[in-house]
Amino acid sequence: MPIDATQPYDDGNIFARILRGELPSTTVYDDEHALAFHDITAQAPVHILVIPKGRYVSWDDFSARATTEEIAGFVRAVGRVARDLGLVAPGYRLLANVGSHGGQEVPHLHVHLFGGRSLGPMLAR
Ligand code: DGP
Repeated sequence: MPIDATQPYDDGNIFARILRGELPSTTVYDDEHALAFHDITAQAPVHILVIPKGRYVSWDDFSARATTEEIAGFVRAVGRVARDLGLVAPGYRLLANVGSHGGQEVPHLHVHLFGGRSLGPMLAR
């Protein structure tokens, strides 16, 4: 069920629980600012979710409230994960769904990182 991106942060959301270690995830990267793990319903040969460590509902919330250090750390982590997975030369796709029209279902900012094959058109027509 898509969320309202203007809602307050919910500490019970799935990704908050993964960050607290209450739920398992297959971690591929972890640092001060970001955690990256495999999406449970992979839609490409490589489908990773990269999330900030802070309590941010969406890209909108993060871009408005996060510190410059958090933003830099998160953006660098996304790029680092793609490099570490060898995706730069063949190429990859980043996606951040925001709110209802974006199809966002988990109310903690996450960037989808897709790769491993040619990904075709950007949106289904
Ligand atoms: P979005 O629609 O952008 O909010 O995408 C949410 C993604 O989160 C979706 O691709 C499935 C993934 N997901 C949902 N629950 C879990 C979980 O418990 N573990 C992992 N690894 N991924 C999850």
